[in-house]
Amino acid sequence: MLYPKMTKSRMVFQLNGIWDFKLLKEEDSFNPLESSALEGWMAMPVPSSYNDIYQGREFADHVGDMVYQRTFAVTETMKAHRLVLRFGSVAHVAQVYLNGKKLGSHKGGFLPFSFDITNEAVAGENVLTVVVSNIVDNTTLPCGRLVKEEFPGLPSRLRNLPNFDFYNYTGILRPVWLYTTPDTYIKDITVMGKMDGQVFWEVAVSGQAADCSQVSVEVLDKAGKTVCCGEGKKGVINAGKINLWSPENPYLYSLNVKVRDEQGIFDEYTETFGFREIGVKNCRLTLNGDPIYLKGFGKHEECPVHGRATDLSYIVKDLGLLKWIGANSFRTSHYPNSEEMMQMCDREGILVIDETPAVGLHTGFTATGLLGGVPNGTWKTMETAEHHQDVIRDMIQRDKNHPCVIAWSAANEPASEEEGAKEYFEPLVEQFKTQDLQHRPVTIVTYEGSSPKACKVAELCDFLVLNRYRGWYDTEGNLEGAKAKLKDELERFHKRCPNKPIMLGEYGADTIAGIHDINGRLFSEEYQVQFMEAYSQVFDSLSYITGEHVWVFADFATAENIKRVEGNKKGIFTRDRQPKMAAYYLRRRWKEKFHGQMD
Ligand code: BDP
Repeated sequence: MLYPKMTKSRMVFQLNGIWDFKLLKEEDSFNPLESSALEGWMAMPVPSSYNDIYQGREFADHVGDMVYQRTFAVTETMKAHRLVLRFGSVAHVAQVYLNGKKLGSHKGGFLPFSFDITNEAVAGENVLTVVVSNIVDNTTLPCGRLVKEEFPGLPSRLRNLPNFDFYNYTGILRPVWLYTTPDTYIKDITVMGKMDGQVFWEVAVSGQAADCSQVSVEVLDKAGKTVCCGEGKKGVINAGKINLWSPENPYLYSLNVKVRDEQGIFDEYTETFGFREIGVKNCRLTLNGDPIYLKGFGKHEECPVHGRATDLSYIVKDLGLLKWIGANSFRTSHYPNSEEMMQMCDREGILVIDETPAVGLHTGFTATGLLGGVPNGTWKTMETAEHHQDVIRDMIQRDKNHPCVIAWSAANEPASEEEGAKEYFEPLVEQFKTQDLQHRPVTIVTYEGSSPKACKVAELCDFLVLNRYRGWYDTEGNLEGAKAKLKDELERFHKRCPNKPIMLGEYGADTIAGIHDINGRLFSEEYQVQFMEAYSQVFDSLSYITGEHVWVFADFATAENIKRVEGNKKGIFTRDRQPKMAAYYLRRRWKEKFHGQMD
């Protein structure tokens, strides 16, 4: 899916700003088809997660629907074109109405969707209404549970328990756009650059004159100089001697696409790409044929006040911190990050494991240990298979051209040890293989309960990503014991899958910034450093380890529960992005050990 871009043939407008907002209670009768009048509208910034914008537990933890509304003007000039309304993401289900007419709905909180509003939009004022549901249950990704709590003498209370360890921030999380295209337009572009300079492209053209239109493509270098040209909706050309894309030199090219007939050009769009190849060889992920070692984090896209909303300042700041600490990669745990983040990773040379929002696919386990339900019931209880396919399709569709995306993660910590896991995941892994032209490696990130003996999905993965908390959730305070357990488990996974690269996708210890303990007790900054050192020693003793992703980049908000003190504190940075002591340890390790230098 193409990102909205201004070109010679396209106009782009943002509908971000302050919208009218209201939480809908069960007793509220709001019919977007009949009226736009609602009592008590509040001002709500878009994009933002609505939850922390106003005070009050009831407000933040509201379960159900909310309404967003705004007006926007369409000019006669805009009306002369095809008009598209596009949402970067709305969590979790959106129903969209324009001038009282339903345009459609979209399920899934972390990927873009759009509506052609050429016929519905009028020249002059238009009223846009979005009804958003924030419920997570066993049909959504991420998964959750709706529970009716009963208390003596009190009315029952509806709670939505997330099956995952991050706050269920919801609302219109990413930018809203309005853009024009010509009647016959470029619907999609797929482009792939190989190490030998070959460029594969495929252009989807839609609209009245699509069939009789001609397509031409031009590869441009960083300076905008033409490198090579091609003709047709699909083809291969050779760009000759090229600059490969890598973390050291994230050289970006662009593919300029023009669609025309004899009279002239209809539509034009420029897509960015890089020449690089990802592979798996000798227990290593490879980039451009060379083994790579992933240094970095599992990372949430969130920060104070606006929660999970797109924030360009945090995007640039966070990637700056990744560079400062010597990291080269992160996993978008546990959902696809914003499009703007992916563009920055292309530009900065950060390697990304792109994860679906499939977290909480387990009825017997959650990270906090509090919210789980029936053991061994996951694959009979969850009704996510079809939605999971939609999400994978749309994630590939959105991110396929990004050189920064080096691998796909189908899910985080599903019940991969339960009967039915293999059957659930086999078609999904296959889907990645068939729909991603680049055939990027695929993984399913697994947890401690999915031991080398019990795991039913290891063989499906191109590389194994394991989350382990030895020394924290078990063997706590005993790092020698933790090391022994970790090494033993890694060795057994290696024995089972001798050719697969293995990496840790998560390991970490909750650490309250500013707490010190001379004996390095739990929760102190000293313990976090010793914990990192212990895990590093194990990695360095095993040749098949292809990376280390610490949990987690920065402290983050979670649902309220007695295992979390003001959220998850396993961050190497605090929530406001200040370093804990362990940041300096990792910086030394990642810069000295792997490059023999400090900036
Ligand atoms: C893992 C989850 C992650 C949690 C982490 C933790 O993948 O989302 O935040 O544990 O407990 O199980 O900190």
